[in-house]
Amino acid sequence: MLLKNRKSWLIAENQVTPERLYLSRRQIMQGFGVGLGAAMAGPLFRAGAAYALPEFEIAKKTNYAGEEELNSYKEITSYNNYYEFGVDKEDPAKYAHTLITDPWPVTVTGHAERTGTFSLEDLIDFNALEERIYRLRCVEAWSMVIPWVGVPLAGILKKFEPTSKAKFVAFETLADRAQMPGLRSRVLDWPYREGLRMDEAMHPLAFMAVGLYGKPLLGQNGAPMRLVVPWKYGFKSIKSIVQIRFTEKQPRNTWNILAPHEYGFYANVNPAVSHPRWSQASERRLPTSLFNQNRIPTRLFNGYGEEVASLYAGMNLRRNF
Ligand SMILES: Nc1nc2c(c(=O)[nH]1)N[C@H]1C(S)=C(S)[C@@H](COP(=O)(O)O)O[C@H]1N2
Ligand SMILES: [Mo]
Repeated sequence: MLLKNRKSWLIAENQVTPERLYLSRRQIMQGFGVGLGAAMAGPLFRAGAAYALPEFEIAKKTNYAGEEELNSYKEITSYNNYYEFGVDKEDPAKYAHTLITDPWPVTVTGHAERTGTFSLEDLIDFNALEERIYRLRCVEAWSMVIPWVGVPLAGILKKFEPTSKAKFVAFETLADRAQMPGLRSRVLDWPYREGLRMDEAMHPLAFMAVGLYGKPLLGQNGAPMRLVVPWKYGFKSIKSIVQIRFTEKQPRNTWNILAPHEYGFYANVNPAVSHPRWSQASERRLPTSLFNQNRIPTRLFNGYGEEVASLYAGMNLRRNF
């Protein structure tokens, strides 16, 4: 997240646009079930891996991004931050196919009545999947709009009955050198770690995603399960989670460990608090080009202030950045 060698981000004009098909079908279909798989297949998919992906059944859909245009499947799956697969935006799409996501054991530890090792299916109720369209605002001052599929984080955490000692919840990403070429570099302190205050984690907007555009996540987006915390900078949305830990003390998070005066624990999107090396007052809504940076103002809490501001009442957001 160092804003170095940023390449211009161009989208071919003649590109197939699954998102258009998606939008029009969304208007006429009740569910996803039909046809979209075939419509979404095509030259966009490298290796054809996504072609074989099943469609999820979606129980409920909510748009949390107003009139803002969705980013395309191609954009969302080819411009990623997932340092376990390399530090360039194109690296995760190139290398994350080596990630093995089935089976996917998840360890739950700390201050909870139920701890142990669980399967993905223990955590996620695949019969109650929701679609949520959220903005994702990266700390690097670009953003996208993404139709995630998943379940509220609160529902998952409650299954483990956290005790009154659980003030925070910490998450860890898989760290397997055999599957993740990026681990050979010590650019970050592996495994990637993140955490939330318990009330943040239980907030109805906090989401655990297992898919996007109606399909299971590809490796580059954090398969099989990644956090989405839409009012916080993207680095809080930790990918490919293998460990959940209920803690009494505030856990350390990866970017804060790397550069504590640049990346805080809270990481709430805030146009008034600049990163030491750049302003956060605006963002580039992807896709951008050399000729059009597509700059829009950044909003406090990424536009979700009405829902989440009360979590931070009385807190100094400049100090707790
Ligand atoms: N394990 C892990 N999770 C991660 C990252 C990472 O490098 N490793 N990058 C974060 C950052 S900086 C962002 S902006 C988002 C990007 O999510 P996306 O690629 O699905 O858009 O993932 C976050 N989760
Ligand atoms: Mo990010």
